[in-house]
This record gives sequence, structure tokens and C-alpha cells, in this order.
Amino acid sequence: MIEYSMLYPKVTETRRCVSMDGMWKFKLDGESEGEKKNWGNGIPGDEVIPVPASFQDFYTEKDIREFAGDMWYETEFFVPGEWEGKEISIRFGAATHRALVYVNGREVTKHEGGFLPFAADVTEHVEYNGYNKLVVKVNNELTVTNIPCGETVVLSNGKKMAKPYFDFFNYSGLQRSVYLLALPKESVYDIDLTYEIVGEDARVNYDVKTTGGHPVFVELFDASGEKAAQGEGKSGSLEVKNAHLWQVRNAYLYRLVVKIKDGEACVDSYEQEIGIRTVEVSGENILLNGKPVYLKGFGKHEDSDIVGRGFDINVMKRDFELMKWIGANSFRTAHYPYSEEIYQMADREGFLVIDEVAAVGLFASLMNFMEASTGKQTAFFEKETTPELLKAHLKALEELITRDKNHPCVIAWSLLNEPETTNEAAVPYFKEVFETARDLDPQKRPRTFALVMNSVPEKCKCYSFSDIIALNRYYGWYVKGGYEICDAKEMFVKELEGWKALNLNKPFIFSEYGADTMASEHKLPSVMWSQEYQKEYLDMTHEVFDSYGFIKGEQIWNFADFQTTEGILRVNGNKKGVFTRQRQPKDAAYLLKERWEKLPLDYKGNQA
Ligand code: BDP
Repeated sequence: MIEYSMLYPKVTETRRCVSMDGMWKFKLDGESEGEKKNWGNGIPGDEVIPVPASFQDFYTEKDIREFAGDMWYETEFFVPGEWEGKEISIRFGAATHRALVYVNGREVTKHEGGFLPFAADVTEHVEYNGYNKLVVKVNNELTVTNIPCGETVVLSNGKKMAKPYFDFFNYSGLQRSVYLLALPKESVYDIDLTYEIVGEDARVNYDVKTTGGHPVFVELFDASGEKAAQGEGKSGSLEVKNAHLWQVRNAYLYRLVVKIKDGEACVDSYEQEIGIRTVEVSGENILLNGKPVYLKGFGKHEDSDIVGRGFDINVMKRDFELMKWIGANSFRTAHYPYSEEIYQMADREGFLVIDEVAAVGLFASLMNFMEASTGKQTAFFEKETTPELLKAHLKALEELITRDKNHPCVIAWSLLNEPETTNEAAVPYFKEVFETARDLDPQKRPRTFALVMNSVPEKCKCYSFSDIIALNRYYGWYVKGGYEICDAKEMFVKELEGWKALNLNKPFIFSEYGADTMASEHKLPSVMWSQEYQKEYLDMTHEVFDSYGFIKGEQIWNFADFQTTEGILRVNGNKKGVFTRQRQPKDAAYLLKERWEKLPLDYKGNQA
């Protein structure tokens, strides 16, 4: 079990939670000398930087933007005297990619993996009614023993550089909020929920873990604040009469209140918004509340100007407004777990989310998007480091599912993006990952992974692990682009005929398809990179989608242009966005809006 509770930080009658966001001291440590020099006690210099944010895009020096190595953050915090006797912790939304945490000069915790929360118990280390010092050493180097995968090389000038096995920029630092928490000694630690719909009613089965032995009471309130059900005991069922179901783009949220009581006294109280819904795969359909749904939407990134991958509540709001405007109903959190606030928003707005763990780059290539369609093999899962990578992958998966399992928006887990699957060595690795996801998820949601172009029916050894087959395909872009698009279509159809012949009786979705497009370029007749070509590419691709009944979703790559490592195939970033990085529409956005507004939610649902 994870050593800290993954519950989202909240103030309740028993809990206190103070944001530590703001300007923190900051220092890069290219020589990795901070530990020797005792920076855990306090870092030298007077540079300050915002938290949360990626550190890279604030500065004007390229050596800073491209920095790979250790960096140090420092702030002060005051612990009120009335918190004495409580459990005091510091909770990081994420630290990318790893962190070592000191409080008042003492090491209190460390964490591997850059996209999931962790907490340091500092109860024994803080001074009450006084200021305390928090120092965090963050390291952003890429390796093949943790996810996402890549290398860190040393250049001739002695500086390190990140070489990701993926295209998105290696944004890093303290990119999500940090909270100071005070919890009762005995507290709610974890909550599992499953749902059954029985006619007009629903059953909410709950299982609460606490850190002590006092009895647990559970209450459920509807959206108007009326009590809808209640229960007693650490596990049980709540019977909800005339249940309002959580539906696509028509969300209904209940409030679940969990209390630990000692007689009349409330020992701890925690609450969560939940949505009553079921999700399953049945034959070729994805069913929500027993009814087929067709996914329309995007692969996204957390990425915007200046803050990089730092959580920005304003960008989040704009993104949801654009997704609603265009008629989308879903997105995949490519290629890592997103900030928790984004799932809360998706819960509220009724978006379906495919939640991806940061297992990207499990194919040893610095340009996998190009080489993936060449048939290249890299023996990725045969490396001697594979067992270590698997361990890190499974740990991240446990953290992800524990964190996100109660979001109604999460309808599936994506367990890898574009791994190498053409070699038998991948099979035992996949088996562990897929079985672990099944074991960890109380709701047994569908599992998937995004198949790279090389993973074709004749060659892929791993597709059968997936409950939903998710294809990343670029026919008409990386393969046979431009005037050759007719050949691209032929190849595309040929591949789909191959899948069809397998008779898998599973839903397929396109988890990626797209064409790089410069918002500045118009050309008649079209050329690749022009806005005209993006539309022609989409028309061809959609025609193919529409001719196969087993295709149950389309998530275009990408929602918006995003930053990548520089290189000859990227013009200051990946330009496959339907929107620019500043969140304005390209012409293709209107084409998609027209299509998606017309496609019914249960599109092709009867063809199974
Ligand atoms: C796929 C990757 C994605 C890339 C995309 C592309 O999954 O991260 O950004 O292709 O090349 O390989 O645009």
C-alpha cells in the first residue's frame, strides 16, 4: 500500500489545508554539489521562481531552458500552535521527475515519478508557532528505469541534455500545487466505490480505509443538498432511490461525506463529489450506464506559454470551453496523469477521460514518431534494466489508480503509449501491467494502450491484453502524405481489413491521428503543413472511420500545438493542434465541429 493517502487535500471540520504556492527560492545545481554543500539546510543565492510552474520558459538563457540535472527549491512555512497533536504533512501535486524533501535540514521523504502526488509526514520535524524551512531537490533527468523513458547525455561543453524517447518537451520542476496539511491522528485514508444501477435506483458500494479503529459513517447528498442515502461501517452499500446518473456532457454529482466518529465526537470528516455511473466494454461497444457511446475528442497535453506544463487554472477553463464548443465528449491524458483539478472539471462537465500513466517512450528511439512506421525494432523489453522499469511503472500505476479511481470521468486506463510490441519480450511485461491495473481498480474499468504504427495485426504481440484497441495512426502524414494521400488511404484500409479479419469482437478507437499544420500557412491547392491539407487529411481519415462499425471513437492528435524538443521535424513545437498553443481555432476546428455536432452519442452503437 502507498505510504500516504492519495485523497485530494481539503478543509473539513477536522482537516486543515494551506496552499504553499507562490514565489520560492530556486537554484540550478549543474554540478550536483547541493547535497555535499548541505543545501538541504537552505540554498544559496536569491533567485525566486513561481510554484507551480515548469522552470524552463521564464528565463532568457538557453542553458537554463535546456537544463538537465538537479535543481533546488526552498520556501518557509508557519505551523500554527493549535495544530499540535495533529498529523502534519506536506503534499506535492507532483515533482518532475523525482524529488528529495528536507524540512528544517532533515531529509523527510523522496519520490520517483514526475506526474503523481506524494506527501511527506513532517509531524516530528516541525516547530509550532514558528517558521519552518522546506527545501526540495528536484531532478529532471530521463532514464530507461523510470517513466517516461529517455536518456540524459553529456555534451562536449560538459552540460547535460535530455534525450526523450518521445517528442514533448521535458518540462519539469514543481509543476503542481503544494499544500501544508493538518489531519487528525485517526483519519480517512482511502475510499473505494462501485456502482450498480437497478431500474430507477442505484446502489453505491463503498469501502473506506482509515488509520484507526473507530466506526465509520457515510452519507450521500444530492445536488440540491438533500440527503439521498446513508450507511454505517467501513464498508457497505448505499441504496439511492431514483438515482440521477452521471451522463456524458450531462453530469450529475452527489456529495459523499465520510466520517469517523467516537461517540458523538467527529474524529475525521472527508468528502468527495462522485458520479453514479457504470462503464464496461461489451462486444464491440463501450457502454456507459449500459448504453453505447462514441468517443469524440482529443489527445491533449498539459502545455501552454510561459508556465509550460505547470498547472494553470485559466488554461484549463479555456480548454474545456473549446472542447464544448467543438462538440467533443472525451480526451486522453496523453502522456501522463494530469493535474487533479482537470479530472474534477471533467467530472463536472461530463467528459469521458482515458487516464494515461506516464509509460511513454518504451521504444528506444529519439524520433519514434518517424521510425515507428519503418518496422524498426529496438529490443526495448530485453534490456537488463527492464525489471527496474517495470517496478517503477507498476508503482506509478498504483498511485494513478488510487488517485483517480473515484472520478466518474475516468472510463478507462491507458497503460502505455506506443511501446514496442513486435517482440515476444514485451508479453510478460504487458501481462504484469494489465493484471495489476485490473487488481487495483475496484470498478474494473476497461484497460487499453496506444498502439504505434508498427503494431499492426500481423506483428503486434500484445493487442489482446487491451479491452479497447486504441490505434495511433498517421496515414497521410508520416506515411504517404500530400499528393500520395490516395495511397495512404489504401494502406489505411488494408490495415483495418487486417484487424477486421481477426474478429476480435472488441471496440476500436483512434487514440491519435493528425497532420502538422502551421496556423500561418494557407495554400490552394494544398501542400502539407497548410491549413487546407489538415482538412483534406481529416476528410480522408473520417471517411475511413465511418466505413467500419467496430471503430467506436476518434481522439485527434492534438487538441493544441505544443512544445517539443527542437529538431528538423518540428517547427518550434508539434503543430498538429486543432487549436494553436494560444487556444485559437485553425480551420480544421470548424470541420470537426460540424462533424462532431452531427455524430450521435451512440454512433454505430447498433452495429455490434
Ligand atoms: C506519436 C506520439 C505522440 C507524438 C505524435 C506525433 O504518441 O506523442 O506527438 O506521434 O508525432 O508518436 O505527432
